[in-house]
Amino acid sequence: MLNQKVQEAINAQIKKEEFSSRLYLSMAIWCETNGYPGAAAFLYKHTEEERMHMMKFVRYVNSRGGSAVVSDIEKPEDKFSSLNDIFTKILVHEEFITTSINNLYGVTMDEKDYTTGNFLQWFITEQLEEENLMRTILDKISLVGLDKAGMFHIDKELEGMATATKSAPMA
Ligand code: OFO
Repeated sequence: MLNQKVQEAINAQIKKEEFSSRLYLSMAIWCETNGYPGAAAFLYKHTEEERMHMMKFVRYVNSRGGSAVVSDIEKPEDKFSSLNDIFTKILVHEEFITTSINNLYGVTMDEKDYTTGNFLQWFITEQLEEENLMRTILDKISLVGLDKAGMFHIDKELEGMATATKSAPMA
């Protein structure tokens, strides 16, 4: 049976993963309606990845004899000013998620639930990859500044990343 404190902490994380999915959906919609189809494709894909993270937690809780919870979710913001604005916010959000996963790992260690701690390793690695990826994209966006041709190129690169099997860091 899953430890009660661990179950509560994972259920809180499930809510955050669902929020991430909805935040990236909101950002994808902005990109698609503001001339960035590549960034939209990238973010639509990321929306699905976040939902997959949520489902991974849901299935884990249930498989350990616990019960996953679907929570109320606040509406994500939908007003953005640029791609730079969006990827800056994504990076801040992913850093927040990394802290949250680390805290969750801390709960499993406090409760001596090493099985869940082991399960969380995948998420710890995933956060590292996601933060690196978003930081690389943001660096590129900052580099081109307001240059339209540069921004068009970045949008194309994001489109390529969306069609790749797994989001890989930009060269
Ligand atoms: Fe973006 O990794 Fe889950 O939240």
